[in-house]
Parts: sequence; structure tokens; C-alpha cells
Amino acid sequence: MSLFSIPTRRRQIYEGKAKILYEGPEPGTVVQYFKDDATAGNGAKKAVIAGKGILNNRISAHLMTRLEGIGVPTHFIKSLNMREQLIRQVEIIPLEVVVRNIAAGSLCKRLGLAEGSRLPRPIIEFYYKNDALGDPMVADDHIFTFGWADPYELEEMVSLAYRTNDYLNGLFAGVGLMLVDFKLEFGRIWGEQGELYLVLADEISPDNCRLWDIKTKEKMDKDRFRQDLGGLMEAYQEVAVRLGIIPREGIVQGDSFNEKLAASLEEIENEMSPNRTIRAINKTKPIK
Ligand code: AIR
Ligand code: ASP
Repeated sequence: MSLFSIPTRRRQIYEGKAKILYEGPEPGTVVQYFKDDATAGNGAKKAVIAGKGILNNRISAHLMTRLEGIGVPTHFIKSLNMREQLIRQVEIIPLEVVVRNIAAGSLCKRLGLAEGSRLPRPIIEFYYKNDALGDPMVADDHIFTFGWADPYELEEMVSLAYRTNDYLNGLFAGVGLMLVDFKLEFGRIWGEQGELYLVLADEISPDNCRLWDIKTKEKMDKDRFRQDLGGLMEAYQEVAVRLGIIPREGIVQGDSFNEKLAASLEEIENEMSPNRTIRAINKTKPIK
């Protein structure tokens, strides 16, 4: 055997705008790799922001583990290294489920609302995941007619989205951040008896949440990139520091990036994941 044998390359399953998925070590598992790429306007605007993937990997691992702790099932199993996490293999439902607490972004544009006004109650919207079409907003009828999800699944996604919103609102408020809105994706897992489970998938990070500082209203999320405000890494890092998952000194200082410190951060593991029984989706007649 050669001393210089090349490590066996993992098979790539999929490459998205911000992440790559590789075949996992065991059947039913996948390795999710977080890139440093940032895009906006469905890929129209692009940049590489050194270290972003590391922060998103860590923030998503932490938030999914906390959600699992209150009974919201997720795809997250454990962090593998600073850019990769082990997740359950799911079949992604081609919908973006957006929850809004405060008017911002496309809601303001569409309805002429002032950014920053609190909505009388949270709003849930669905978008069809399709970059070529610009992720168009869709209604329940489109979802059922085109078979993207059935009424049982939709009801479960809505219920999980509300629970996630309530929990994350409290979690972020506790560290001085306002959860303005966020986007979730869900995946299907089939059990041994053919029963269906829905779990939170993709990622939950400042790439897909709007987070504002409660006192200053400063934007601490991807709008810094979308609106050319600068300071994206400083903002993401501040979110991670406040959540208590990276040390105060941080991993980026100006343009330099402390790879050694990032590599030494302790692992995040979802203790629930290996032995939990996730709830099969409700097969009683949905309310709608
Ligand atoms: N989002 C939607 N598509 C991709 C992402 N990341 C997220 C945004 C924002 C929320 O969904 O990050 O938190 C609503 O986005 P918008 O553009 O519809 O206002
Ligand atoms: N639609 C996403 C965003 O604006 C990503 C992208 O457009 O490339 O955040």
C-alpha cells in the first residue's frame, strides 16, 4: 500500500448556494458542509465571507439542539468539525416556510408596510423552492394541487413553525435580540412501519433569520450583505457570542480569522437524536 494513499473521497450528494451535502458514514445519515459563500436575490449577488460557514454551522447546531430539547424534531445529530455536521437523511419538502413577527423584507415591499412595525400576530407564509422562478409565494391550494405536501404535512409544518417561533423568540430575547422573521425547511423521514415523520432540516442561522439588537435595532443578519451594510462577520460573531457558543474574543478580528481557536471549540451533540422516538405526523383529519 502506498504511504501516500489518497483519503477516500466522500461522495457528494448535492451542492447548494451555502452548503454541500456528502454521503454520511452510515445509511440514513448525511454530512452537511457549510461554505463561506453568501448569495442574495436568488444567487444574483455573490461573495465569499471568510469564516461565515463556521459560525453558521455552530449557530445552527446549537439552535437545533435546543429545539430538540423542547420536542421539535430536527435533522441534526452532531457537529463533526468546524464546518461539518452529521444530519439525518431526509427528503426535502420543496417549500420555504417563513414566519414573521415584525414587518421587514419582502412583506414591506409587497404590502407597503413600514419596516419595524410589530405584526398583530405572527404570519406564516409559504414559498415554492425554485431559484429559477425566484422562490414564488404560494398558497395552500398550490401546495396540495402540485403535490408538494399534503394537508396533514402542512398542518404539522405550521404547528412546528409556531412552536419554533415561540421558543426562538424567547431564546433570542434573552440575549438582547429581536427575532424579526425566519425561514424554515422541513424534511420527511419514513419509519420502519412506513409511518412518516417531519423534521426541521436545512439550517437556522443569521443567513435565514432576521435578528435585530433590541436596544439599537442594529441588523445582525444577512441583510448586512443584502443591503451592503458591511460588518457581516462581526454581526454573526456577536450573535454566536451572545448565545454563549464561542468565546468573547471571537474567531475573527478585522480581516484575520483565528482558525486554531475555531477548530478547538467543543463539539455540539444532539443527545436526543440517537434514541428519541419522533412523533409520526398526525393522521387524523386536519382542521383545514
Ligand atoms: N429567507 C427566505 N429565503 C431565503 C431566506 N434566507 C429568509 C430571510 C428572512 C425571511 O426568510 O432571511 O429572514 C423572510 O425573507 P423575505 O425576503 O421574504 O422578507
Ligand atoms: N434567497 C436567499 C436570500 O436572499 C438566497 C439567495 O437569494 O441567493 O437570502
